[in-house]
Amino acid sequence: MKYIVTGGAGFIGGNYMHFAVNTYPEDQWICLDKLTYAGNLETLKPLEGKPNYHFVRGDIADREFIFSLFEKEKPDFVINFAAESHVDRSVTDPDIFVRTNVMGTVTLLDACRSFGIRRYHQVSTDEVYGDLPLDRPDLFFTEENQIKASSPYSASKASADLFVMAYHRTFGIPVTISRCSNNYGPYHFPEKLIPLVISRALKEEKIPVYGNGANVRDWLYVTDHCRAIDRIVREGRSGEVYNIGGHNERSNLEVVKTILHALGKPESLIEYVKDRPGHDQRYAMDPAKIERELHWEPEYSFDTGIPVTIDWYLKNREWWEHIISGEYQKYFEEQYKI
Ligand code: NAD
Ligand code: TDX
Repeated sequence: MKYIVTGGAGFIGGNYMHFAVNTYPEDQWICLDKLTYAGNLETLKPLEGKPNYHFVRGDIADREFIFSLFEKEKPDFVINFAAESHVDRSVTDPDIFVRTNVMGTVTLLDACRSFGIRRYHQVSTDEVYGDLPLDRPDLFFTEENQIKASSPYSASKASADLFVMAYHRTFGIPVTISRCSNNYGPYHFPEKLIPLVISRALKEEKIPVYGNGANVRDWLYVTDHCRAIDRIVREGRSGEVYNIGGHNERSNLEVVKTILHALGKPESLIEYVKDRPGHDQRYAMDPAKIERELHWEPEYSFDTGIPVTIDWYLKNREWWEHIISGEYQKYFEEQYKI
């Protein structure tokens, strides 16, 4: 079978490429990535030279390019990770989120419609459900929850999900959608909370915490997400949405303090900064459907995944030190002014 994996030079897509190319040597794995600021070929270096892998640089929203790639490769499966993924960037520059996340998805669906596909899989997010109140720990997102996005990022992801389902219903394209909670682990770009805290704490730099740090996220180790997507693509029912999560809710302040303690750094590094506009209060997934139907369960809890992640950042300083120089430094100064 031949797979096109979009966004495979990013955080989750990169981890997925490692998992898939090594687990399924009989399948062909094509990584398609535009290599935006978030894409990094260093992440894919260990796969170079493998006979069942190759990399193609391109934009999922470039119709001419996508159609010629599909004509040439005739993929059996498409797994779409490619996206603009950072909420803060969507607040300052929403346009690119519409282009990549919405138009890019529609372009891939059109190519699937023209050339045929066994399964199109859309990698979506818990953020499409909006947020839950902090004082209702009994509430969780199920697949039946209303789509209710808060940020330009989540609005673009929700819009993409609606197109995926519309193409399934209208044109009969076999599709699945996964909606996962916050990921963490190796190759995570240091603009996101956990790698930002690890990389800055190691340099004894201030750690910016939005608002009072009470917002809650539900954390999943990235390889557990990859295994869940694999299960859905191979065994999930077409036309279905599957939530992915492992019941690992933590407030942002708990996350930051856990990492500081693990690294032996003082809590005085924490600096409370202006809150994110429209900041979602709490995300919490109910993964009962994927557990029941596909017998997936996570291998890591937050307490076992965090030390493994910290260890990776300690052993792979070159990977992230390279990223946080140059362009990223400018972004950081404009975003935080600290
Ligand atoms: P990321 O920002 O680390 O990687 C995105 C990748 O997509 C990069 O390699 C980038 O170069 C590529 N890309 C961007 N625009 C492109 C375009 N127009 N054409 C081709 N490639 C393009 O993102 P991530 O955190 O790995 O997230 C991957 C997917 O998972 C996204 O769809 C995101 O919405 C979803 N998701 C992420 C999380 C999370 O916690 N990070 C949780 C749930 C869902
Ligand atoms: O400097 C920071 N300080 C801070 O307090 C940053 C970058 C974040 N935060 C807070 C905001 C959030 O409440 O930490 C929490 C996590 O923030 P992010 O790492 O930016 O993730 P989040 O906004 O929750 O979105 C992530 O999970 C869902 C991914 O980036 C999305 O792509 C995914 O869909």
